[in-house]
Amino acid sequence: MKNERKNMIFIDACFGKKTPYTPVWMMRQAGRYLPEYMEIRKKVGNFLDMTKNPEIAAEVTIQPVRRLNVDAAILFSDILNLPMEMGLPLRFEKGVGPVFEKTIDNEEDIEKLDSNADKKISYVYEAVKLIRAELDREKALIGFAGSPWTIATYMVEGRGSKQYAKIKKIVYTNPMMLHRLLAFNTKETIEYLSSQIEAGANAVMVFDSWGGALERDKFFEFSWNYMKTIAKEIKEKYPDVPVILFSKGVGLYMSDMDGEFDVLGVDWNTPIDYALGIFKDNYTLQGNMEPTRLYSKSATKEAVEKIASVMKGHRHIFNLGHGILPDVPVENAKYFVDLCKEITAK
Ligand code: 1CP
Repeated sequence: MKNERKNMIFIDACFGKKTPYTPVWMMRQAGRYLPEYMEIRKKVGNFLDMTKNPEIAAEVTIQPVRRLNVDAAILFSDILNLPMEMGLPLRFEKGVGPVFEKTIDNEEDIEKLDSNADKKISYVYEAVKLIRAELDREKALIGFAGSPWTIATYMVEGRGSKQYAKIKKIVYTNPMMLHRLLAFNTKETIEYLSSQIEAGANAVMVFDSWGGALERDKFFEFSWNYMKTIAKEIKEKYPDVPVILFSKGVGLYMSDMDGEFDVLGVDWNTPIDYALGIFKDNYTLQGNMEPTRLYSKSATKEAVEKIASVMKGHRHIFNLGHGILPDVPVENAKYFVDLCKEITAK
């Protein structure tokens, strides 16, 4: 059963193999735009409780596959569950988003972090097992984690931030402390992703949503290098499991990006022809429709046609260039998925 990946179009596309059409899924595809998600969300009440309940997490993971027939499911969880299990109590505040009650302020705080986080988070592995048992054999299950840098921004700032002043002060005044935190996050993340794979995840993705907060040299030093380490170690242990890296807001740094991974997520600010010009077919490119185009079918069609024509004959997985928004009509999401497949069918 483990990592059985017969006829998974998504996995073939990750490795650059020929596929009958270009596979498609959407970042944040399990969520508020789906009425069936909202029904469960209302019943449970609390988002974190949903992520901690394997049956519910499994059900919500599979919902978008049933509804939209996407080629991959992404585990329903959050990048912040892992730092929460490191010993930082987390809550989601309405209108604010995630809030950590305790933050990382000094070396002692790093010392206190729980290196058993990857074991305490076993409810995620239970969910992965349930999903893999229920999901169609042809559909891939993507496990994921936040990048060491992106989760560090929340651990230090305590919440989402506009300026990242607190963590960037550390970048320039106490880089060694930050490297210690990032090394800790990296080690835990490798264990976490490995356990997701052992439980049945067919691919893994690292989300670096706040990589773009850093100037170029600092991005490579504090974010990309750690993502590369994660990819390298996962590929060494699990060569058959594709690794997807996604950094947001770093299109202009792409010419310096390399590493042992399979798929690079392209955000919507980066023209995909620009990314293709840099990477050629060394990696599969995943993306990158502007997510708000989903409000309009004609705007969706225009972008899908353009992306499909640029990527024709090249390694590609269709996706949005960031997460789907909560008030997008489901019908338009379905239109996007169907159109991507139809237009690229060989
Ligand atoms: O129902 C709700 O109100 C909760 C909304 C929600 C959901 C559905 C949050 C809160 N997280 C999630 C799930 C989630 N988060 C997934 C599940 C799988 C899927 O894609 O369907 C994934 C992959 C994430 C990853 C995530 N969480 C990222 C990285 C990707 C990205 O969007 O940039 C980040 C930055 C987070 C933190 C987070 N969690 C939730 C919110 C609102 C935020 C962002 C807060 C901020 O802007 O700082």
